[in-house]
Amino acid sequence: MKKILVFTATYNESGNIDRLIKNIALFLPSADMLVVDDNSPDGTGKILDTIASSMPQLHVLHRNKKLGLGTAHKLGMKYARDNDYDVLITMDSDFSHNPSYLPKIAQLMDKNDFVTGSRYITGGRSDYDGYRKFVSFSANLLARNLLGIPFKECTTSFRGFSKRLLKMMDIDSIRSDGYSFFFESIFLVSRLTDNVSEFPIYFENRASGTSKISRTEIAKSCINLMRLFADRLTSAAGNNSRHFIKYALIGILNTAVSYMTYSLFLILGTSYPAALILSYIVGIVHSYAWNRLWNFKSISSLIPETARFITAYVISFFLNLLMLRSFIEVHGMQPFIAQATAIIFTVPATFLMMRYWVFKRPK
Ligand SMILES: Nc1nc2c(ncn2[C@@H]2O[C@H](COP(=O)(O)OP(=O)(O)OP(=O)(O)O)[C@@H](O)[C@H]2O)c(=O)[nH]1
Ligand SMILES: [Mg+2]
Repeated sequence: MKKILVFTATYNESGNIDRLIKNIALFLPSADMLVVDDNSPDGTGKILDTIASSMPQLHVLHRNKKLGLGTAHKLGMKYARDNDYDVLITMDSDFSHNPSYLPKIAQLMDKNDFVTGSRYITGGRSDYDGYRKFVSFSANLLARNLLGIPFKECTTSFRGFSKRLLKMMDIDSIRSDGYSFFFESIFLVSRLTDNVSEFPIYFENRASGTSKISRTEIAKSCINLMRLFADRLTSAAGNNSRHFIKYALIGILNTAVSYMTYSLFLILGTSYPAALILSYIVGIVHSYAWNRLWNFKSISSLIPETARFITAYVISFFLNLLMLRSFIEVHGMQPFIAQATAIIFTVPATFLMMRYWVFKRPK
């Protein structure tokens, strides 16, 4: 049987915590639980200690002051990883995340590295309205689009993580200590695995107590979102320049290989046009193989990818021809200068087609 840990963080949840622990035990009787409490002034920590004294599967960690939801979740993730749990399920402790979904998450974790409850897919909904609905909706929209996260829901903590994923994640690399932890962590997850799933949830208003999310926290989350977006742009630029250098090197090698093939065919007595066509074909195959295997380390199926590659090549050939003609005939350039100028445009354009359309890279 799988070893499951259910994690939640508490700050002033005395009206919810007892019922929550009982519900978790009801819906997932074999699971262990971990609660991180930040010295809640309302005595949540003491309630937890009392329950834990007669419930060996409940573990409580006390921190001496409110240190933020993100750092509490990081502790939970490390605890699950270091104690060799097969699955970690995280949730809020105020009944916005209904414990009746727990068996469903446990079942989804049979096939996934990561799952998240979602208010924003078909079947999902939320009790939020007015300002809170607006904040939640905009946060998800921005996080999803600025960070390229392939989930409709990026900000809720009702999630499942596999042991494999927790081992792959550099948990300390997540810098957010507050609510932005949720989109920062899902951003990291989306770069590590495709084996993910979203399931619809009804996100209810908290059962008792008050919200802990402040305006300062929202402002900090916006700053963190911009920081992650900037990281994304710079790392994409870094990756792109690496791919571009390799692409250019392959291009130079390709010119040499095509020229040698062309000469070889001529030596073997092939006619000029046939030697030209054959060397062109050898060039295409050669360039495709290097780009697929060395540059982009692609994982796409061979046939559609080859079709895309040839299409990109043909587009680039005609683009080059069009520019050459217009530079020579309209602008009166010398043929050599015209070709050199055309290359300045066609090489980057072809590279972008290869990078974002032809080749699909593994995570
Ligand atoms: N340990 C710890 N738990 C926290 C902290 N901040 C929030 N929590 C807990 O994190 C969960 C989410 O916080 P909420 O206040 O419910 O945030 P929210 O769901 O955005 O707001 P509401 O919808 O109003 O409940 C709850 O279980 C809180 O008790 C913190 O600094 N430390
Ligand atoms: Mg809540």
